[in-house]
Amino acid sequence: MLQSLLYPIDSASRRTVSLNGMWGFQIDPASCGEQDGWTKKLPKADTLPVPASFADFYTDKAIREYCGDFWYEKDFYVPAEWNGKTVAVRFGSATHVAKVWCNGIEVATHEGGFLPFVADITDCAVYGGVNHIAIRINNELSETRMPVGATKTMPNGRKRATPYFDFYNYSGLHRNVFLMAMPKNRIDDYEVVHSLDGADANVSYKVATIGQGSVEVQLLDAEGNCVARANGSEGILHVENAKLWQVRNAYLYTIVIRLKNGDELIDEYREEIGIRTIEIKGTKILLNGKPVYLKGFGKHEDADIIGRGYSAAVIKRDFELMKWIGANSFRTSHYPYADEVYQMADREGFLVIDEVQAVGCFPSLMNFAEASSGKKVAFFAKETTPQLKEHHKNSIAEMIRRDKNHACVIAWSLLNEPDTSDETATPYFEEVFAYARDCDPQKRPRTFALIGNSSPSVCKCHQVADFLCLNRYYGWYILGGADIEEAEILFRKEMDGWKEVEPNKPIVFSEYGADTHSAIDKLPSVMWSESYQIEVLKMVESVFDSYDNVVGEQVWNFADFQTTEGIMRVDGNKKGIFTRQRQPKRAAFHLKERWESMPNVMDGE
Ligand code: GCB
Repeated sequence: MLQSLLYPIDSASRRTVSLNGMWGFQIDPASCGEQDGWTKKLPKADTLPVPASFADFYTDKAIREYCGDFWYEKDFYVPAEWNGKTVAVRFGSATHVAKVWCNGIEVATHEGGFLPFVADITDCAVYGGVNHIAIRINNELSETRMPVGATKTMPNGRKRATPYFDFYNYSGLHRNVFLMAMPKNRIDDYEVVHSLDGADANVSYKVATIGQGSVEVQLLDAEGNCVARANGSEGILHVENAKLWQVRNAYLYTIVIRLKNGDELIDEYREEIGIRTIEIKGTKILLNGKPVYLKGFGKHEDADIIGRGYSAAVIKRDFELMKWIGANSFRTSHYPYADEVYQMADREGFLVIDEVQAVGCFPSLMNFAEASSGKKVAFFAKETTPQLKEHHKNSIAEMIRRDKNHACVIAWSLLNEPDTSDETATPYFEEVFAYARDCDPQKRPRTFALIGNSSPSVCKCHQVADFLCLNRYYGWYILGGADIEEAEILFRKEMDGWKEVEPNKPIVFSEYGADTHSAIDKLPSVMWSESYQIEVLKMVESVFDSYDNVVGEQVWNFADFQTTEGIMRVDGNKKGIFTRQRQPKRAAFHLKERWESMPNVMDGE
């Protein structure tokens, strides 16, 4: 049974306390902490801020690159009046494998570094006293977990993570940590499914509860007026003249769920929800029955100093930039983001392709580059595949459980750039895609991001996707610089191929672009210059505009971001339209002009 991943809130029956702030921190290269009693106290703890990645605080390379076990600890107070409630600590994420102890007693384990989990401390907490929480995290990479990579041992005995993916293996307590008190009998989860009925809407809901009680549900409008109510753990909220959640024009209702025993309130949960439908018809993606065109980015959770750490400030800046440039969508490449990102996307009316951390499913280091060379290894036929698949499915279940009620989430991306060149990939994909469908009450469209060599003639898995997401680097990895004209010819040829193989499926470009060092410019352009980035965008846009099955463009990347060091990267990936400090490159002004001239909802359909 999966845990409740409801976002922590305060209500008549619930309390939350933030455990963010300074935590004790210590690396454990010998993996001796558990047997040596670190579960109760770290022997030589440094102090570190949470949420954040640990890597970029230090001046010592060995700690920045640290790979293995490491620990965080914190003391916190549990009020006496919480005795009799369920008390828990919710970690927004821990990268990648975690084990948690409260007052020295094991309370939780979790695999997967990008989704929340809850440690129930009800039975070991000291009520009316100080408590201690310790978490051991491991950030090694392997082929049995996602994101996929390897861990090598260097001559000096230290471990080193070697990602099969193009972003830094940032690790730590990256997101909010909450202490929560909830009633023992309570609302465990809920789901909503929307349908439109003329000007009205029906919101079908299901509420899962722990313990006995009767369920009452209300829907409040933005002014707080009750516009629909229903009783029972399943039912329909009928909303007259519903105000729909529209792209870049979001309307949010609040769902209020109460668990009662007669007149007595046992538990109350509330959350903002948007009413909208999403479906695919022919080559269109329909939001509320109307075709939308996605404009936006593949992003990363990545910033100076905090690494992959949650920052409300960075999120705010990113949304302001996305609004300024005329974007309406993004993909959570290459992992589920912090809860708060989806909350803001709900509020701002952004369309989100929610991606699970299934990246690196290609059997070589820096896979994204080598894969394009056409190298053929059957990744999904390895000995490790069954274990990897279990982990993959668990992460999909957790992602959908957490994100299923967000209006902003219009699709699930179940892999980024996997090796689809071998027949053995097909059953893997079929199983994983069917599983995601079962998990999602709203039955949203499912996709995956296709790597360059997953071409119409090579890819064995495109048929399982409800729409195609293409990552294409014509004009960069393929025929860049002075060869750009030839790149366009090849690109159009590939598009003609897709028209034949998948004539009835929408295509979204989920990656395209060029590495660009802000401040390098040349006339005429050269690769890496700001002018060249614009030339690549203009070339690929002319191709997008000539195919009516193209229903979206998400440029790679929103901002420059950190990667493992190497000859392919100049202090990170520089394909950002904005710098890592969130200032525009010249290409940002080009995109602003283009995107502001294109409607969010396509006319005349
Ligand atoms: C890709 C990957 C992405 C890389 C990007 C690049 O196809 O999906 O993670 O960062 O290419 O810039 O090479």
